[in-house]
Amino acid sequence: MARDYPLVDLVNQIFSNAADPLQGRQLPILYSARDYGFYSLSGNVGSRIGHAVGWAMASAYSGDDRVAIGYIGEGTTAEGDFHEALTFAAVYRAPVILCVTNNQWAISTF
Ligand SMILES: Cc1ncc(C[n+]2csc(CCOP(=O)(O)OP(=O)(O)O)c2C)c(N)n1
Ligand SMILES: [Mg+2]
Repeated sequence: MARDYPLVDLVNQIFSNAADPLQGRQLPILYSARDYGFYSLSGNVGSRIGHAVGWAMASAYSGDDRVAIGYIGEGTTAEGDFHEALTFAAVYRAPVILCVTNNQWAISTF
């Protein structure tokens, strides 16, 4: 929404209807919008956080000034993917922001 993605397209993806931009290939709310620089979400928590770092590394390697941002919850910091992403981001000084939202819950576990 912040990047002016059309709300109708967004809702069509949620309903996986005939006008779904992803043509039913992804679960509801797991958006992807290449034209808006929005990389796909994943149902497997944390699996995209390393991709954000890799995207940032590739961006720096190709000489542009773009920055990647990846979002996860605090429960997902228990995943190995998170620690691998931190290691690569630190070692390669990737232009990436890794945002962890701490809501004190991972499904039903406080
Ligand atoms: C790899 C993987 N393991 C387990 C799950 C099941 N799962 C779905 S949401 C969730 C908890 C996520 O908690 P948190 O990262 O804190 O995110 P929040 O929903 O609180 O924003 C888990 C364990 C999953 N989707 N993927
Ligand atoms: Mg949480």
